[in-house]
Amino acid sequence: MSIKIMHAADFHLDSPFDSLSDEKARERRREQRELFMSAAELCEKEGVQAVLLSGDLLDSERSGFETSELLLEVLGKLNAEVFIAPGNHDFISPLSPYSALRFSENVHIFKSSEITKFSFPGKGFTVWGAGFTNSTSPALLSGFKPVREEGVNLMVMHGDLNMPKSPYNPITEAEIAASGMDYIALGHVHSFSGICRAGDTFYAYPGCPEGRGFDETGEKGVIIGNVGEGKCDLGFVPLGGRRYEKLCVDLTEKKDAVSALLEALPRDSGRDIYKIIFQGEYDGDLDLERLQEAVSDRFYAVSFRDNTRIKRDIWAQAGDDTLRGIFLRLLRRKYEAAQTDEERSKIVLAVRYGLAALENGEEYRT
Ligand SMILES: [Mn+2]
Repeated sequence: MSIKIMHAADFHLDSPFDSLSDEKARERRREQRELFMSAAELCEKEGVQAVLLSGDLLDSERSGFETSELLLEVLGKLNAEVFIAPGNHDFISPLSPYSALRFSENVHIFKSSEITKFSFPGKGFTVWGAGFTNSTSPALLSGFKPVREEGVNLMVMHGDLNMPKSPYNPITEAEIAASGMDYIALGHVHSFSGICRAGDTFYAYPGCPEGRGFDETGEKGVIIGNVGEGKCDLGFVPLGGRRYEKLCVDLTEKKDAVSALLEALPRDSGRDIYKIIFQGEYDGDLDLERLQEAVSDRFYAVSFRDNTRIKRDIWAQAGDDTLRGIFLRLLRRKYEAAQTDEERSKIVLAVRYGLAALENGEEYRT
């Protein structure tokens, strides 16, 4: 006996997107709702029986009008049982849509910080869980004594694994191993954890379904597959939302930043949000406005950072009758005696640091 699940978390619907213009922020919030709809379509297409939403579905304890409508309609129409375990952002409160909205009967919300269960004997599974009732939460799984129900036993919960001091429901692997569950659907960490196992219990973080900043780069999605008693066959499925990416462009030996940038540009980045970091030795002009104009139509949004350092003949003052001259002569002797490139590049770095120290650090940018 096994059942097909989708496990998703950390949609953060209605995020403010402060770093974008008002218009783009509104557009991004609309796209978040569209991504939620495509996750629901994927459920239907895959014949998912249980949808596990492990918290921070909303960015705050409130939801906007469109989002409330979306939750009611999209979740209500699903041919699956839906389970929501509120997290630190969308914790249960009287203001929360989880309290105020009338969801259809297939939507089950863990409104208490006590672990409770919804059982479906006819369908062969039970889902356990607990929710945040505040923006922080003590350990919810600690001391939990499992009484397995017949069939597949699942749990859905928002929390911080292996972070004993976390204010966000700290969870240990030992508690997972002792939970008696077949699978625990976690939320809170925004990158996919892989499908993990502690004792006989499988568990995972799916990560957020779409990045919202440069600390959430790369491909994002949900977990889909089958879970049975003591076994699990789950995989990560990308949802195809916008991606945040960082791209480093080394300008060492390059004549012109614009052409170096054009050469380094990825293909098909038109939907994505990029931060481009220039590095290496470069003494040309880095006109960021001109760069922005040259490539802005290649991205949904792009920003730049100048991490280059000035190119210079580091030995130029080796003949000087100064402390700097003595320092340079000493290190040049070492440089000439060095056997490997690695040794030589270490010495060059030492020269740069030394010169920067002698010149109040103004010439060496990192
Ligand atoms: Mn969270």
